[in-house]
Amino acid sequence: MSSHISTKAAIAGITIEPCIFNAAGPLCVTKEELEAIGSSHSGAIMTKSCTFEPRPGNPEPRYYEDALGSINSMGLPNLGYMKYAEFSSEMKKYRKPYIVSVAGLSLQDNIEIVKYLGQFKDIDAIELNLSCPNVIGKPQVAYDFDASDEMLREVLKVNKHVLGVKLSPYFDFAHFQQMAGVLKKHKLAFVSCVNSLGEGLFIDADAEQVAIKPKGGFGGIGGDYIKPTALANVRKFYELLDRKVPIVGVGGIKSGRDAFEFILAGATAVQIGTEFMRSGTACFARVDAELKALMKEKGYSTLDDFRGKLKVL
Ligand code: RRO
Repeated sequence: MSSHISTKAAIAGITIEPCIFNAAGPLCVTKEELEAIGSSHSGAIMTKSCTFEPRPGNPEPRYYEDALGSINSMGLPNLGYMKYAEFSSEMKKYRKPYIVSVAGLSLQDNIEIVKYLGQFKDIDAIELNLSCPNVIGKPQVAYDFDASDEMLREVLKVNKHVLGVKLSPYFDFAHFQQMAGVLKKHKLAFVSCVNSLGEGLFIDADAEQVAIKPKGGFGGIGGDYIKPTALANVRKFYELLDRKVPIVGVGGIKSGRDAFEFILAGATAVQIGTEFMRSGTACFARVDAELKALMKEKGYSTLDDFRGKLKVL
């Protein structure tokens, strides 16, 4: 069989091929790390969330993984937004979208950062991160619906790029509704669901201690632990946003079968976090090959053949 199977996706006119790329966070802080993603099979290059000032992040150890997933309290280590703008021209050679994740520590910071990034034509998109669980003393914006509304309103006023938002996981239908109501008020190019699930705690029974140092061991949970939550968030926002806003699925994807489930739930593209941290850039080609093999088995040749077509009982 030589039928062509495509895992190409498009968001606001930007081609993402394959539809699988790195989640903001792991291994995307330095230029070298971003170049490694550029040289890999990843469908896009996503940066670590950036802030106004460069940050060293929280004290180490700040990342830990077990067989089922990860906990982190990185605390936004990044080079500062200007560096990620500066890298954009060099990222062009990889011929894939370069997406800057923005997580300013205040409304004013986000306005300044997004305004500045607007001058850089080689930035293809911005993912505005409203869901960092690890800045000590700062609650997640995405759990405050009024603050999220104001943030989007003010940031979009100065934005010149394709801009999407990265959400926290929600756990209640009322909260899905409330956030969808906020999102519908603004023109967003995409919605990424979900950030890590905070505030979790890993405990080592042998040592009788926590796994990471910051915040007494509390941090954001990723990997297998959160896949059902991520799938639920993708599905709900896909439905509540009337299947019109592209959803980027993220949370526990480590195989082509996982990616298939997210697309079936309604995702346009998917990101890999914990598994990328675990296995490095090789995961992008593997997950894409597995997804294509599964599509072939099922007789699908494009993502449109099954996106969102989840059956209910
Ligand atoms: O850097 C972090 O601690 C971090 C961020 Br900004 C985020 O959005 N999600 C996460 O799990 N960790």
